[in-house]
Amino acid sequence: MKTDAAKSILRISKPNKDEFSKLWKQYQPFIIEDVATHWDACKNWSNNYLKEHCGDNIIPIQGRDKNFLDNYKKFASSEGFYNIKEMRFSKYIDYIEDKVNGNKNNYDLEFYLSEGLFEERFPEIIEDVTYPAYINRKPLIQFWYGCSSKNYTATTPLHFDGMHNLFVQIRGRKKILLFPPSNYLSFYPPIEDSMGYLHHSQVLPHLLDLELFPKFPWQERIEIILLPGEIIYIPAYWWHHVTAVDENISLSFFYDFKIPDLFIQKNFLSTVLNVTPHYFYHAISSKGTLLNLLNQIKNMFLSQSYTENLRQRMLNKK
Ligand SMILES: O=C(O)CCC(=O)C(=O)O
Repeated sequence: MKTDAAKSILRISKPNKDEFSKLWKQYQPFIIEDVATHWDACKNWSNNYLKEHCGDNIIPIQGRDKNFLDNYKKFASSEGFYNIKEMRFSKYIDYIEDKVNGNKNNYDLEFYLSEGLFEERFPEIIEDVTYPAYINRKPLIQFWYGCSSKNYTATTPLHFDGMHNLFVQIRGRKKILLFPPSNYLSFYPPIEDSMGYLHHSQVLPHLLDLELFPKFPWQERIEIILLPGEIIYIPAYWWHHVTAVDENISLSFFYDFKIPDLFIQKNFLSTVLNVTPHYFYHAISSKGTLLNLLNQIKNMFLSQSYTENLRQRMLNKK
């Protein structure tokens, strides 16, 4: 099987709303250049600036076992692979700087700021960001800040989100592997695990393993390096795996999808129809999660906002 050639991705410079909308309907990822490049965030967010403006803020940090990457199954399983700690932002920046400079620290965990709600946790620097005006809905904005993956923390395992995502690279580079949402089960979600995260895959997509994962669509891989100032549109239900190449900061703008999107975006409806029965099956066969499923359906289809729900969950998570 030929797996070395990754597929390519469309790049577009400063699209207007109509141009964006045309591409969006294709239900394919694409990169937007020359928009975020002009944000103050891209120009100003040095560690000193961040410390000065919001260093005292308390932020939630993922604490990860030092060898969490060795056990691929943990990513998707109910065991989870991290717990949340609260920390002063300036202390976290010191942690990052120590990692970058190769200094030892006294922590027995690795950290990744991946649960940071931007507007709620960093109100002092909101003005440095010009919200993209392409999708006319209120976004949930997630702030990601971590080391390069050679320092072992900033990797996000293969998963999809049930939301549109405009993912903006502010500082450093990120490597993103994308897979179109074909047959759900060929992504090996933890369907047998009653508490497993069904939008996660058990596959490490950068390590070809045909024996364990013969049905995985290895050859469908799109691989990109996202540079500072670039935005990638990741459609809802597209699988993605993200690794930090350098110490880096990114923002995800997540938007709810609405029922009409299912009919406007090519193949979106068939994707959701392919996934949903497995969620049903999982809920029915695993005690205790039916209520979660009903909540999920309510959020997805009965107009209550999925992003609002996620916002509340992230705010309550400790
Ligand atoms: O930057 C990351 O580590 C992960 C980003 C991601 O998965 C997302 O925005 O959905």
